[in-house]
Amino acid sequence: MTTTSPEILQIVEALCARRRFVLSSHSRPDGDSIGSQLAMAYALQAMGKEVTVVNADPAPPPLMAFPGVPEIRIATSADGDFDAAIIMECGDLKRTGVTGLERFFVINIDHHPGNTGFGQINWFNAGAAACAEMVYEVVRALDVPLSKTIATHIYLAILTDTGSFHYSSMSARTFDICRECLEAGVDPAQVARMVFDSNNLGRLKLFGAVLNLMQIDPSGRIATLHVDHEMTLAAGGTYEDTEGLVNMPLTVKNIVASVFFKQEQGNEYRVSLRSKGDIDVNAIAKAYGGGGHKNASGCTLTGALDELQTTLARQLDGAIDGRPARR
Ligand SMILES: [Mn+2]
Repeated sequence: MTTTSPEILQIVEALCARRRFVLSSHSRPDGDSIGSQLAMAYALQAMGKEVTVVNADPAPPPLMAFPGVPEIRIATSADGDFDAAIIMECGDLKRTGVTGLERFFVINIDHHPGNTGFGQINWFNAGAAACAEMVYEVVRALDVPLSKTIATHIYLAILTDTGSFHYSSMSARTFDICRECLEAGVDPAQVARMVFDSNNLGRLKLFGAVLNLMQIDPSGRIATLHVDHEMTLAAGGTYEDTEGLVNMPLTVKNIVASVFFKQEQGNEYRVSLRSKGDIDVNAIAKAYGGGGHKNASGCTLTGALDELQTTLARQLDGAIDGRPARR
């Protein structure tokens, strides 16, 4: 068991003392942002509180089948009167894509390195494999029973944020919490099917089209992928369907870094970078005005695609060999 940290006690006190809450998380939400928000929302509702969840973008389609997800308010401003805003999974308030949250008493709960401590209460734990692990601790400290619905959202968040129990961020505590979720009635096979086996055919065909055009550098260590509007339309998919595609090359043993160019408009590309182990792609993204984590980052670049691809492959080659990122 963990000891209850002073931040958790502060949060519990703040939640008990207030009645109306607005919850938010980062734009383009993922499993952890959705699961953390809804686990918190259901826990507060169990205490008789009023809760509104506001996100700038809708949840990925497979997550729409989870309880409460269709009821999330999609908006870019936090309209209404609330006693506090609970922000999860965000390094700063801007990451929400929702304006007006700063009007309220802000409670900031996050596990991303570089959190700016923007709240009146800040609880940051880089050791948590998912933000929902932190939400679990809050729910327990609130003495709210772990309902199947709350447990489902916590488990969903951990499953997705660990890359299906794949990343080095996991701890024994992660599995303690998952065990508690299963004892609360979560069916892990069913959650996995809902998350991973509920995509549309257009997504699979788009994956095929993009992977078919994948380029591998001469060393066999770097994969370069791209997608444009035309390919997407032809496959019957959407840009949202490319979520996770950049990770696919890393399933090959020798490939240790992957870069994915997504055409925005004309010569402008959204670039996603992924790597294995100690290879730091965050430094590369930062050199181009972007950011993220060591193994997952992104930036936006403008230029001719083949030149951008050559440049980024060279940067990745440097990162693999431990040379610093340089423009
Ligand atoms: Mn997370």
